[in-house]
Amino acid sequence: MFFFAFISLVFSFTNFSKCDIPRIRGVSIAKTSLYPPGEHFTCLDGSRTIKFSQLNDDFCDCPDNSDEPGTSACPGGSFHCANLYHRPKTIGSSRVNDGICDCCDGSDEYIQNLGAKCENTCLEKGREEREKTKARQELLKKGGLIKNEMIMRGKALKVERASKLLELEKRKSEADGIKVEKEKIKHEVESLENEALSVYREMEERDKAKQEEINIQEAENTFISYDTNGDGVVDVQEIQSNLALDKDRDGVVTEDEALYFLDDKETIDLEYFKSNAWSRIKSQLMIKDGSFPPPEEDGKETAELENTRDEEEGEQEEEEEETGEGEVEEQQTTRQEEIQYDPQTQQLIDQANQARNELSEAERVIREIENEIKDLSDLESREYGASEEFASLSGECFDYEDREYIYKLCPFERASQQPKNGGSETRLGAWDKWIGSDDNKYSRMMYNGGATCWNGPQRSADVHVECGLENKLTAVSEPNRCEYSFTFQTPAACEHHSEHHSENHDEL
Ligand SMILES: [Ca+2]
Ligand SMILES: [Ca+2]
Ligand SMILES: [Ca+2]
Ligand SMILES: [Ca+2]
Repeated sequence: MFFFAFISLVFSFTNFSKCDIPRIRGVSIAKTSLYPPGEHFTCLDGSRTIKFSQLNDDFCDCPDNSDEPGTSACPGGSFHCANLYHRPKTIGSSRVNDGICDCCDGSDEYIQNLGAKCENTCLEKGREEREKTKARQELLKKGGLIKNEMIMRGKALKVERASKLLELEKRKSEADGIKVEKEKIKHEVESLENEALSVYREMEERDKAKQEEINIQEAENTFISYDTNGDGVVDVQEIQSNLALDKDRDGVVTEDEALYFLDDKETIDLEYFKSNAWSRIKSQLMIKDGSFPPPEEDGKETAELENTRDEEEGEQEEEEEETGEGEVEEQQTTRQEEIQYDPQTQQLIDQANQARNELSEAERVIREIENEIKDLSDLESREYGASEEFASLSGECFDYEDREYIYKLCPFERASQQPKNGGSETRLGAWDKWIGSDDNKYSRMMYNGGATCWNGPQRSADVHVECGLENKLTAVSEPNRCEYSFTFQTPAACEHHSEHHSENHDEL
């Protein structure tokens, strides 16, 4: 009787069939050799030697708990269930005979009168798991075949990109050559144009100087004619006696009107008249004799003239700036536009214009090629998996609909969201990088920098990439505010080797 109780405590009978040495309860096969039958047992940490009968005697003798692998006597110990036909499991020793079935073979509940009666469900559970594993293996196998095709396509795309880049670089260097040529032509033609135009510019200068001389003479004559009492200054009364200066044409030159032409001074001398008053008086005189359009209303006149002047000023020589009021210049501008060049000069101008156009066209072509190169380099810099398996997904988009939204994932580009009732699209993020674990980097994609949430951060999408036979967005959620989680299935993620099912081989 005592012997039987001893045996039942120390050994578990379940695994007898396979082993020559009876197995100590709660010890895995791998560790059985650490419990050799004999008179004594030495704790696994070597700290104590006890009688063999003290193994699993429901009293904790070893400081490292190693004498009680099959009971709950040592609080920090652990118990190993063999779980034949399923997966072995190690549980805390406090769960031994605690009335709850923790092991599918029921081995943790071996004292029947404690209440728990554990059926051995390992066979059933093992079968379920094996079926699952088998289905998984089949998925991985089928997916793996598609993945191989994706790898081939990805590698072909890489070659394509490389040859496209070569071609673009060739076109770029040709375009650079053309630009240099066009620059040279422009330089040559412009120097001829410049030479021909210099004759006209000198003529203009002379003409301008002559006009200026006439203008000054006219100013002096006018001053003298206004200075009726000959005291060398023109005053308000003298201005008032000239009806030509009746600005508002009411028949009287008021004191205010006179002061306007005198630049708000009581009297002005010849120098001041020429430099500050003359341009106003001159415009008034021109309006009066009809050589200048009359003002519509005070104030607006100057503004409008200024505008016209600004528009035309751009095409003129810079030296003409700051030569005084706009009105006089306006006349000169009009004169300048009327210049007729001799046929030879006109031909040179036309040639120069053409050369300038051809150069900007050559520059435009270069910019275009450079943009293409940049786009291609951007594509090239992205990581498309360990063997280019994800590359063929670039340029495609996948949708997922829930009750309210249509979500869109364009791999390596962006993630977005659009309300089904027709609102506008919200950017959830642009492609950033792979953020999977160390052993499988290509299991998660990060899309960052999406539209900013009201009073919150920028949106982002974390895309979990799983093995599936089709490229498909299968789930979208928002686990944290503005942080979206996508699940994307693709054969490109079918990894044959990443499954671990080796552990239960030693028990089976
Ligand atoms: Ca003991
Ligand atoms: Ca238990
Ligand atoms: Ca006077
Ligand atoms: Ca008046």
